[in-house]
Amino acid sequence: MVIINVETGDCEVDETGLQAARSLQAKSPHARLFGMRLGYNVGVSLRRISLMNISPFLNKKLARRFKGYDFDGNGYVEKTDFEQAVAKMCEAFGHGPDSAARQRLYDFTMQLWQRLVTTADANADGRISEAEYKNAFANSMLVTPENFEQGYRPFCEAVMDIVDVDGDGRQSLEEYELWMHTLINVPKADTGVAFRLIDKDGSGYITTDEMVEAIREYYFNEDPQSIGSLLLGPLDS
Ligand SMILES: [Ca+2]
Ligand SMILES: [Ca+2]
Ligand SMILES: [Ca+2]
Repeated sequence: MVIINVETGDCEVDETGLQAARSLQAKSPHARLFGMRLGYNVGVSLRRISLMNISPFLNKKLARRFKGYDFDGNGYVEKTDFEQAVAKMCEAFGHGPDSAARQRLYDFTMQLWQRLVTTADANADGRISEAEYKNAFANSMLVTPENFEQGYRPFCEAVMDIVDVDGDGRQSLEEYELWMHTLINVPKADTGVAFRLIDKDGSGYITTDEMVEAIREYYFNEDPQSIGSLLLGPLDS
């Protein structure tokens, strides 16, 4: 179904139309909504239209994020990319398969994968292309300012549980470098500058709050001077 807000032209597509209607109504509670059952291709082209609303800056950030997800670098994000990334990171921090913290991170990561594959995999081939990822983001099907906190704070806490070896609730530069490199494939040389930007209070350590704020800025701050330009390494020009 495609659901259209007849006043604003805003539209969203999903299988039953329920989620799309709820999401449009959340944006404008008194919206007059119009629903249509559509062939799949129409749905896809509507998604393409809204992709044009992505700024060049956000487009670069999403491309960089996609690379971080694509652990084996084959151009598609698959379940195995997530499994391998979590295993690599956890092994680097000495968390074997029996670790409860590893299991928790794995569970969050699988939730993220499920969300990706159920919302973004437009051609239903079980893997996510870069275009599919960007389309889904552009359609607010993945992360939005409204659901950000709920989705990312538990994830950042699960990461912290593994990397914060001495349990003081903060990460050192070395810990940060190691997990960004193993989980998201960010070269160690690119992490130092980002670390200092994330460490807003200049304590020399990163807290979960600081990490959550940095990721929020990555997705939603359009200022080229913001952390988004550096968090995952320099953006391709
Ligand atoms: Ca891959
Ligand atoms: Ca796909
Ligand atoms: Ca700090």
